[in-house]
Amino acid sequence: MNEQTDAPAAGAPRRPLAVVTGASAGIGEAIATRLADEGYRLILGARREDRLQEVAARLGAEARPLDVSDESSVASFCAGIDRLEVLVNNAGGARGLDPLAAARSDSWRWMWEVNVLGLMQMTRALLPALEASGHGHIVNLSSTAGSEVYEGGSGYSSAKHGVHAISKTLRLELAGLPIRVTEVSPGMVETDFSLNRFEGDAARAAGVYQGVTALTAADVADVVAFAVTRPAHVNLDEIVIRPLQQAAAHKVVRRS
Ligand code: NJP
Repeated sequence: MNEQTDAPAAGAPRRPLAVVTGASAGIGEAIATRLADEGYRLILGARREDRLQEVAARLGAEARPLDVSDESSVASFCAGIDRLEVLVNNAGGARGLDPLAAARSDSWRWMWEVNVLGLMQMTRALLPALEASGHGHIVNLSSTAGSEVYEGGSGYSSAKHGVHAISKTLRLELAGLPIRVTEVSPGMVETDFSLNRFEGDAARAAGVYQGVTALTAADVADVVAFAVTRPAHVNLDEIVIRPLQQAAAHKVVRRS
């Protein structure tokens, strides 16, 4: 098998292809690792090309530079993908934890462009390939913030509520086509998420996970792998996964 192309060795069955966005770190990297273990060929996208190349080399995957918020980058990334089994829309994140009265427009714009518009652009570009495979699957990395709110979280929460609405709408629009849509909504996962949210403030980011056994990226990858390996007629619509110590987005019981 040529890892970089669709072409199986003579007589061998074609291995399914998955695209994972935001695969240079965290949950996206863990999902890519898990899907490689499940036998998928992978095309991985993210902005930090050095990190992405490292992940891809480790997994025997193809790395393509990608900024999901940039239409021309999405078009270049998706060029030539004409049969696709799995699209994992994972690229995303939060910026800031300010009350709306102090909201920064640039932070909101970033959150909406990456979590919402980026997901739309990737999905729109790859829907024909997902349909052409005869059994496509879209996995949207949402959040418990897609159905709950907390003070200071309105920018991120409204964007992930958008992901929730898009996932439900897609399921209606794609009914009758061979494309499943699964929304995966994690609570607290220990990745660079908080470091990025607080723009490099490591002490503040560490405080988020203090006294909590948070989910790992591998925990989330596990449920994604479970969803995509169910028989093609089984659609897991929504999966909510939280650490035991987190009963709601704003209700965390910490060890002292
Ligand atoms: O975050 P982090 P997670 N175009 O910051 C990429 C959701 N979630 O893994 O471009 C393309 O470690 C970035 O790559 P790079 C969360 O909202 C998390 O925790 O190279 N890629 C990196 O690979 C998000 O949707 C938690 O900088 C872009 C990745 O995204 C998903 O899970 C809780 C990009 C971010 O890695 C993964 O987050 C929750 C762009 N424009 C939901 N911008 C949690 N961790 O607690 C960023 O409820 N990336």
